[in-house]
Amino acid sequence: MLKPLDTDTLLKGIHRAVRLGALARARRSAVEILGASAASSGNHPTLNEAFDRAVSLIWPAFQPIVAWPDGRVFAYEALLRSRDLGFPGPLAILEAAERLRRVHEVGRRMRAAVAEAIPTLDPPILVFVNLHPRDLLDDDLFNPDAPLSRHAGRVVLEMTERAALNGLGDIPGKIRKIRALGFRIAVDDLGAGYAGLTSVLQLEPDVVKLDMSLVRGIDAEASRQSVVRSMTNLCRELGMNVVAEGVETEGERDALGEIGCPLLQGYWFAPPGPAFPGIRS
Ligand code: G
Ligand code: MN
Repeated sequence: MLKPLDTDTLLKGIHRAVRLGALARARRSAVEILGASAASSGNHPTLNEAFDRAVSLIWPAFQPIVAWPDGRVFAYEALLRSRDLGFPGPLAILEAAERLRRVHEVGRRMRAAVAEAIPTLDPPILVFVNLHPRDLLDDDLFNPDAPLSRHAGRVVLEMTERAALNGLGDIPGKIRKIRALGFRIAVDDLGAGYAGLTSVLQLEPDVVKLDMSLVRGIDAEASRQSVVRSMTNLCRELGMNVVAEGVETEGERDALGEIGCPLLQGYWFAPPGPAFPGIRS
């Protein structure tokens, strides 16, 4: 509308805006309601089409894992992202994938995209890739001809107990199969509540990743230092490598270095970014 306005034009404009707003709201709640039932049938065209787009726009962001105190990049963790603005983060994508029963497509797309990036990364730098528990039900993961399997020797697969590993079949047998392809295994988010010491015993991982809740403010808290020191020593005794996640400050970095935690990851070194970000020196 252009100024000056007469009352009539103004009123018409307001009515129109209200109608459009109501329409938009109605459409939103329809998607929500349909979404909830479509979710259970896994069979709603609009949501599935929206999700097709999100999956086609998936890209892996990479965050360095740094050998400390050397300051050399040991590996990169691949993190799920989509250029689809309708899915503003990995949790939104995974939540929709779970509702639509399309988790495997997300895993396949990520693993294929990571496989494409690996040849551009100098050895012996490794790549860490997150697995969704449901990925353990996907044949593609165990296929020696799948794109990522060809690079298995440079890949560490991260598992978390966020959802219990129940109902996913013979976990030890599946882990053996994955290892036989040449992949290494990491337990993610240890200390976050869902990943407990039982997962370390059950999976016998090559690498353990300590959750950022253990790292936050570690330089100012002796008890936190004791916990992380004990876990680091335990892992070393078991022959496992250790990554501390979510290092955000110089103080946290130095406290972890003093404890002897060999690998560090977090915003202090670099945020996740397109292949492959350098680190702060
Ligand atoms: O569950 P997992 O540990 O894979 O999740 C890693 C997540 O943590 C990613 O989404 C990543 O963007 C985020 N992240 C990485 N480094 C930091 C950090 O230093 N601080 C915080 N708060 N988040 C981080
Ligand atoms: Mn992870």
